[in-house]
Amino acid sequence: MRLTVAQALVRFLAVQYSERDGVEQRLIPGCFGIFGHGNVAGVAQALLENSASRDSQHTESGRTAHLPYHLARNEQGMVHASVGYARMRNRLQAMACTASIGPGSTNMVTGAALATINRIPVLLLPSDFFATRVANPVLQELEDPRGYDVSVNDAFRPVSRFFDRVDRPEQLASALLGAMRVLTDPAATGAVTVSLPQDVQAEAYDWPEELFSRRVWHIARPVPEPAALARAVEVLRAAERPLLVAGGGVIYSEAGAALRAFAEATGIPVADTQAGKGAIAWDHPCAVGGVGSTGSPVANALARDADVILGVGTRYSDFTTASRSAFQNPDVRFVNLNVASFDAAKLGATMLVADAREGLTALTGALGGPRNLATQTAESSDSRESGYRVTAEYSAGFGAHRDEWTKIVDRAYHLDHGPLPSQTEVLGALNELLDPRDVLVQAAGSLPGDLQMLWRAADEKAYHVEYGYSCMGYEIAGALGIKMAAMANAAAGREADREVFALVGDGSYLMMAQELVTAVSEGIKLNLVIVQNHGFASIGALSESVGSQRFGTAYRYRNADTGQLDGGPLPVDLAANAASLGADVIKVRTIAELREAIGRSRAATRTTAIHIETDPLAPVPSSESWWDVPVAEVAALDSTQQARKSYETHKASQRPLI
Ligand SMILES: Cc1ncc(C[n+]2csc(CCOP(=O)(O)OP(=O)(O)O)c2C)c(N)n1
Ligand SMILES: [Mg+2]
Repeated sequence: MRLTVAQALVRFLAVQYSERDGVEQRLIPGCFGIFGHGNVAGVAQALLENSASRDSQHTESGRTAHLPYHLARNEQGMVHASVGYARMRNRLQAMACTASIGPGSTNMVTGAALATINRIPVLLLPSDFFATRVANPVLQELEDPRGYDVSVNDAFRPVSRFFDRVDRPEQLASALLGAMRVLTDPAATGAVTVSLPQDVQAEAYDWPEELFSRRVWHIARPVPEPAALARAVEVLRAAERPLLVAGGGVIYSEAGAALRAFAEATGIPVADTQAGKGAIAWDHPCAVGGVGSTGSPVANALARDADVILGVGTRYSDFTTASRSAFQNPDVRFVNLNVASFDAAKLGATMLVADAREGLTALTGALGGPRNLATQTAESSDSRESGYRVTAEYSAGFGAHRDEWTKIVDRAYHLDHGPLPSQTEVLGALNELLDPRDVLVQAAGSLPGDLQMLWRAADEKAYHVEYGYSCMGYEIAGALGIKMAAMANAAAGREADREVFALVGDGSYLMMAQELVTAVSEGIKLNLVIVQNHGFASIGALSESVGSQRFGTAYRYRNADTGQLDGGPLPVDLAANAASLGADVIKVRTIAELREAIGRSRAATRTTAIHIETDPLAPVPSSESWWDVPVAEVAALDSTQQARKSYETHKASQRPLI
């Protein structure tokens, strides 16, 4: 079949499927893009032909499969949207992203890092300079005097889990097969990049028909090796004060029911990470809230004394381990259940390399059974008697602590702070008024910490905080992809549609609000809550904690007297900005008005933005934890010297080897 490389690429992508648990779906459900020279005559031409022919042309296997195209507004934004989509689909599907040569392509590098860090599949198709190099340097080409094959797209290599450049048509098939392999490998997945020189995209070649036959990629659920399971069980059986840490892997594996069954069978308390929140409902008797720097004091107290930590689907970021100060029991041991051996090996753990659902089910079975099969007689082998369970005293201890914490969260939700409301009250209003299935989206600023500590999540897909890369600007773009996935789920009858609420700080909004326009143009309804506090509440508080007095963290005019950015407030109107981009806007001043606006926004059919101003200095409960941010060892400022003393005290509690 004679086609250009780009036409072959599109035809191939449209017939790839993924399968897990017997359910098949398109692996690449669509393509985001922004055209320029580099892809306008290649991938764009192929997408045009694909869309024009979708109802008329037939291939041997039936109708030409359609690859829907979505015009984004910023290339970083379209990668965020793709990540939102794939995360919402539990990594069963990945969007493709096509970008023009040079800045269009390198704009995707940040998104690639975000995808790879969060272990979320996305297919990136940056454009590259001519493989023939005859016209070089082309517009937007970086020349490297050390070697003429170096391109800006090489910047994707360290942030991609797979990178290939198709310099010849003959290389396309193996590049694409490699790309699909990595996208669908739960242990290896992340950003997958296939760099496409612009001349090669337009070059014709005679392709074998079988390249375009329907192909199913089976997403594995590796089961634990019996010997590894026995080792894990031995450690867990000896545990007197165990704590389970549930990470994003639990959700991607759809292991929520297996997690609850494990917790109910063993009584082991379950703490969660940012990516794992929602894996267990906040009011489950075993749920103890977030663990780590921004976790709940309940989980953090358990972590402090635990003798065994069972990490499931977690990569143990510094926020989760409180920069390795969370686990203070001198004899603490780790058992890590993870599909990736890379993560399973962390903290010197007993490794249980397996799919989270399969691993948890196996652990529940093994711990529920008799302690030692060899010494059991038929009469004494009642598994309920000999199964592992934490003591009633242990359960009662964290249960009581949890009840106290629930009251503290209730108070934070209803602080009645003035004159401007507090952010915790905004969270309270949202938590109380959103449907438990509505998706809350956040990524950076003071909100992720407040959310991990205070948000009550009751559904596995309702809490979507991107905290692997914590990238300002993810919220609106990510929400776009999340809503697209929710709509696709509803259209396919997988589940009912969900409302999506992006909670956006003013800093984050100013970095990347443009995908609002994409949502408006596509008729995709988003809800936004813009939290205006005139700068960085997060970094302001952090700056103060390191003795730097919030230097450079407020959005203010430059003050002619001080020479600093500490003049009057700026005339920025983000509500007007959102309206100018096509959203309906509701400006509120009080929590009562906010509550009313949330109802209106939920009920609306158009993208709606609620704008509220909050007090960046309002109090937030303490996680009773720590995060390692080095403080200047020598300083003229007294505030810095004091902060250094406190830093050194905390630093002494760090256990770098576990
Ligand atoms: C792209 C990017 N740049 C810088 C940072 C560092 N950073 C983290 S939070 C933050 C401020 C966020 O401000 P805003 O969105 O207004 O949230 P607030 O802190 O006020 O809650 C900055 C600059 C980041 N996380 N991402
Ligand atoms: Mg702010």
